[in-house]
Amino acid sequence: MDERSVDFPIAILGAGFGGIGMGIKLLKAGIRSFTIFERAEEIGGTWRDNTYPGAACDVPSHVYSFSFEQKPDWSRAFAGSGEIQQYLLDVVEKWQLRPHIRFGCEIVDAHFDETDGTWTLTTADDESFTARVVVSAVGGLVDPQWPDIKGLHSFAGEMFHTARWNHGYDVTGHRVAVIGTGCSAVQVVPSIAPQVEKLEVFQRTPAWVLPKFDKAYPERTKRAFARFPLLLHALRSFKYWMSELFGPMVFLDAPRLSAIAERESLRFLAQQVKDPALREQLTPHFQFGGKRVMISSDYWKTLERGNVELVTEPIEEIKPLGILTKDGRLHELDAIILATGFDVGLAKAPFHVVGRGGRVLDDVWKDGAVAYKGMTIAGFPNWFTIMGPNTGPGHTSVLVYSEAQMGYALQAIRKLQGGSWKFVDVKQDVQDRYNEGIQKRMKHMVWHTVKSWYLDADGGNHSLYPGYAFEYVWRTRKFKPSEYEIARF
Ligand code: N01
Repeated sequence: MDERSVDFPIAILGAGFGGIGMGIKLLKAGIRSFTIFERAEEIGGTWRDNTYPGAACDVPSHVYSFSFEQKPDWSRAFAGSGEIQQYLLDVVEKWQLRPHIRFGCEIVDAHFDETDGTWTLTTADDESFTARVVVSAVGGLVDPQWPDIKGLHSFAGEMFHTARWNHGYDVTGHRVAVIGTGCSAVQVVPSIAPQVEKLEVFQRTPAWVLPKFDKAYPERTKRAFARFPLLLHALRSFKYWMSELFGPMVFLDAPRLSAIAERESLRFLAQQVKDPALREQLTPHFQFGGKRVMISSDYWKTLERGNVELVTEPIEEIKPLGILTKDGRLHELDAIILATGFDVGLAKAPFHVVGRGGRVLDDVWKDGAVAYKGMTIAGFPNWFTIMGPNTGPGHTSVLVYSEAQMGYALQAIRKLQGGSWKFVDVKQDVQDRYNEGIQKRMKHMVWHTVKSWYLDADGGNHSLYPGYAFEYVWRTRKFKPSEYEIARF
């Protein structure tokens, strides 16, 4: 154990990919004085919670896993949620992280004390902890978004959200509705369609879909990956660089580039759906990449099944017996599945956070969340965020960004551990200049062209990174003390 770490408590918030990765980074650096606070009773975050039928990653598994914990035996190119959760459980086991985790412990308040450079964290049960450094890895897509539909709770049948699937309810032989046609819906719809008596899919906005080049890996390939790690790394690099290569098609506001992808998607639609009227209903009317592109080889064609109906008539109200659409039709149902996304937390304070001079994070961020490189916030010293403002990817694995953030936080922690530094606080002008640059670039991104969860209510984008992942990694490779105000003991 690093002796300097004994009096240097570090709090990591959340035991999903971000918190687990940060814990491993610290252990690898010989730092053991950290606690991971997790409000649930198990690790895994998104992959613990999203267990709906068909839940899987739409980013290749070899890229959607830690670069420092490669798994040679992914069963397929795009692993299901159960396998990803198992991967995380295995990693936690291997690194013996469990003793560091406090389960059922929800932090609801954090206060910074300038005199001794510590954060005081308070839990929902009113327990207090102090930490010299906080790494917030609470995730951005966690809490289900319940739609604001009149009469929602009057429904007499079964109703649940994709992110809180009710495994006690069997959809077999029932009349089921799915509200929403985002990434979660495109996975759940093909999975339950063969089981249910009737499936009605309520679409508000048709979205772009591309085929998923998924396949199971043969045993001999997995053995080869285990035996020759270089092969595994080569595959990972290939998949990662391919996502970067096609990135501009997904994130740039470049209509000619978008048109190439749109043509491909429309060609795919024509292959999948024979009925021209249905094709018309499914044809998107916004620029490719504006919303997250959906990856599925069976969603569109499922909508042509005899027992499936795409409903594009707007929802008027939910009644005890089903969904009433604006045309006056009552769709009688046994169950309603809400695939309506998340209350996005990428660009807001996770809870009541009070920094230097009593400033409250929610107030500081009232006009939009900003941070330096998405990680540090002026006035909130020794606080690092994994997946903070403007760090989400539209085109590749989120873990590429998170790992860069973990490395950056680790460098700062090492400096702070040195003994004489009380805290580091990013300089306001450094943070402002960085964010001016981000917002200037944002004008050239496609995301402003259509409403989506990427945008704040006022249309500002404080969630995604406007550029390549490799460039973000390059920009965050070094913690530079000159960019920070440094307080010493
Ligand atoms: O949610 P969404 P999601 N009435 O917000 C509709 C990640 N993810 O859970 O488009 C009717 O994308 C809404 O309609 P519209 C990924 O980052 C990753 O699917 O706003 N409809 C939309 O169709 C993704 O982007 C994986 O008009 C209503 C849908 O609900 C993010 O999670 C898998 C409505 C919500 O779509 C969120 O995806 C799954 C209403 N009142 C998810 N309110 C991976 O594989 C909302 N909608 C990694």
